[in-house]
Amino acid sequence: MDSERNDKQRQLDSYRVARDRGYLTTQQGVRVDGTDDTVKVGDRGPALLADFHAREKITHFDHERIPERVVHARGAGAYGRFRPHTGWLGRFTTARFLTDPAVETPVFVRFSTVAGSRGSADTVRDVRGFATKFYTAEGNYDLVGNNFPVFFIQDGIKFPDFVHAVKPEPHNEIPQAASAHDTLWDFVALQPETLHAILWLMSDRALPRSYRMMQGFGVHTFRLVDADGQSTFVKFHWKPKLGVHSLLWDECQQIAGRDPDFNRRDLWDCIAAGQYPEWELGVQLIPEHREFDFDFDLLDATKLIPEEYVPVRPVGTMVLDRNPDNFFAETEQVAFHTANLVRGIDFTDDPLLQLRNFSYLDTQLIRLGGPNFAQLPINRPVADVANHQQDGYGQHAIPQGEAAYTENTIGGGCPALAGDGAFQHHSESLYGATARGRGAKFREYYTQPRMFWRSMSEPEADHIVAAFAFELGKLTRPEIRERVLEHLARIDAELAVRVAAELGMRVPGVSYNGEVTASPALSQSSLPGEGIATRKIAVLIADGVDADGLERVSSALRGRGAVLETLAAHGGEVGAEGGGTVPVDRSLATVSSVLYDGVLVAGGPDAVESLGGDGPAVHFVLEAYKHAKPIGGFGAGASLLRTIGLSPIPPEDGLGTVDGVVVTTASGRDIPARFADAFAEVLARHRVWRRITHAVPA
Ligand code: HDD
Repeated sequence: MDSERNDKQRQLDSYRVARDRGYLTTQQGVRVDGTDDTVKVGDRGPALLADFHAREKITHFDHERIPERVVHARGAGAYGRFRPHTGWLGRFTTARFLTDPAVETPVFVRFSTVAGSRGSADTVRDVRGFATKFYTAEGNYDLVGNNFPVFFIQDGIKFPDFVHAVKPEPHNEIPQAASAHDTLWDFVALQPETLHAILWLMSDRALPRSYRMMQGFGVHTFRLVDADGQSTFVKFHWKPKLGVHSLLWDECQQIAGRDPDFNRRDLWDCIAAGQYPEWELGVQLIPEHREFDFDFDLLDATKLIPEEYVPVRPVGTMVLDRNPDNFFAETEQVAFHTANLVRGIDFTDDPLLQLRNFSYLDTQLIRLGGPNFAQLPINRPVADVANHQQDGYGQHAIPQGEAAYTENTIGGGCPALAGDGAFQHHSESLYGATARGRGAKFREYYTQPRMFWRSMSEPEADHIVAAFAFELGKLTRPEIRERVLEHLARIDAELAVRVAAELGMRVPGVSYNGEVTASPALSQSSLPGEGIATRKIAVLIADGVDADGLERVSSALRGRGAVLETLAAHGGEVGAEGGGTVPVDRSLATVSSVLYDGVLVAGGPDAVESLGGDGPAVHFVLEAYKHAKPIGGFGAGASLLRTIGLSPIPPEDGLGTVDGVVVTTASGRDIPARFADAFAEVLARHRVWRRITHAVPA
């Protein structure tokens, strides 16, 4: 049943090189007796060319780097598995990995930012790549998607222009991994097709709390093809089990300095701890005869199909359950390609997709140094490979036989052409005059951005306005700002008025006339997820901490899957109230509230007295409050929260919650179970928006 997964595992195992045993050797297997000193004349040199070990070691080092990806250079990857729930999709496609619940397919997923270089920070404002390689028994299938359902341009020929505009400016290579600069917004102002994706870029979706808490989208309209060659249009969706959650912009900027690897580390740590992230794969299906039923062109990757119009139907679950062994060999060398298709899935004529189908193979030839990169362990299919492609840099296989051509008799006619089971290109009849142009339906740019804006919750809308104000506020050319504002006015008057007010600008006299309905599914508040699994809680402690209370509250929250870390003014341990010690996970100097989802102040009168006099500890709590995070305090911890003005006096029964601050006056084993319940309930909602968006009810 799990044979494909095991095949991939066995394949990878056979490539593992143990570095923790055996002797140090050269690349030729010759044992070496020293690697800290070159062979010299006497003790002081000169060094000798005869030292082949030194020369080989340095030469290899000099060649360690390969070109980073032109886009999506910074990423993090993980292995996992995918399995369909039932066989219902079998009516539409012959792809077994999507339709046979007995088949578990191994996968490798690489998440990435787009604009920054390999060493840039994780928490920048950007789209996130979400690329999945399915190692199916019928060959590798790559779903190379993003965490936005729409793209910035409609035709791949503009991709170099778009990427040049968003990347650091060519004269001074500034700014790194940031869209807030003149060239991007000059491009946007001139290319209104970018506006829909730009609204997504200004939204919370561009600031994911975790790769594990992002939706993924195949973006393009693809085809599913059944056994009779009949095709159905399809859009692919990944929905995270943990819900969709984001960081605040202020947090992102701080985290970029405090932990630039924030998203990468989060993925790694959770998988290492056995808290495996999961996504549901879903499809929107559109019968061929409905191709022209939409106001927009189905081939236009800057448009989405609202879920309320065509529902997303669940297909199967993907679980990521293993970290790579070696970043370079696996995550850096993985090569995705939109044209890696298997039987039962096919392209459409989307002009963005068609150019992607050229670009990925081309980029891999230069990045991975030749045509044999499919032989790298991470890229190898589990399906058998047999063909007459030969030679080239990095040929690892040793092809057998004399005939390197098809058709042949010398090689017994092998490998044979497949009949049943071969990939069949979908057959379509096409007629048209060649032209450099695009369809009329591609030329409407404002309806869907307006639908997106109208679908936002109050806090999401606030964040979009703030993001536009930040990005446009950074521009050095006021005329670009004005041109962008005109586009915003065409999208929605309220949006333009609010952004103009932030920038101190006059609202342009243009406006949009059409009416659109909202699509509630576009708000990430429609995907809250369940519970508090993997949420990180900081617990502030000091000497004299109420260890019994801490244990009671911690075990209740850990029981729900939360991750708790104790923080104190110093590392090591603190003394507990009434004797004993409590270990300190991190010293306050090494962390910050922005790295956590919630904060608890533990009780113990002496402990709380020292915390109250400790500036960094008080700042920690206040900053978490400012970022609308859940805060809790028990025993004396509750009094500290009252003293610094965050919580009311608890009610008679000693337990209260106001604006996401949960307190109980009880301590030790008397802390009611309801305290952890109430804290978990606030944490599950991720933020207490009421604190920063007064229009939103608690
Ligand atoms: Fe692309 C990488 C996603 C349009 C050309 N792209 C890349 C990756 C993702 C996407 C997730 C990183 C894969 C990895 O982790 O290794 N790209 C998209 C999506 C697009 C899109 C969702 C629009 C719907 N891309 C796009 C166009 C072109 C490219 C229109 C060129 C015509 N993309 C590339 C590339 C990259 C790449 C230059 C860089 C490294 C690589 O391919 O392997 O070829």
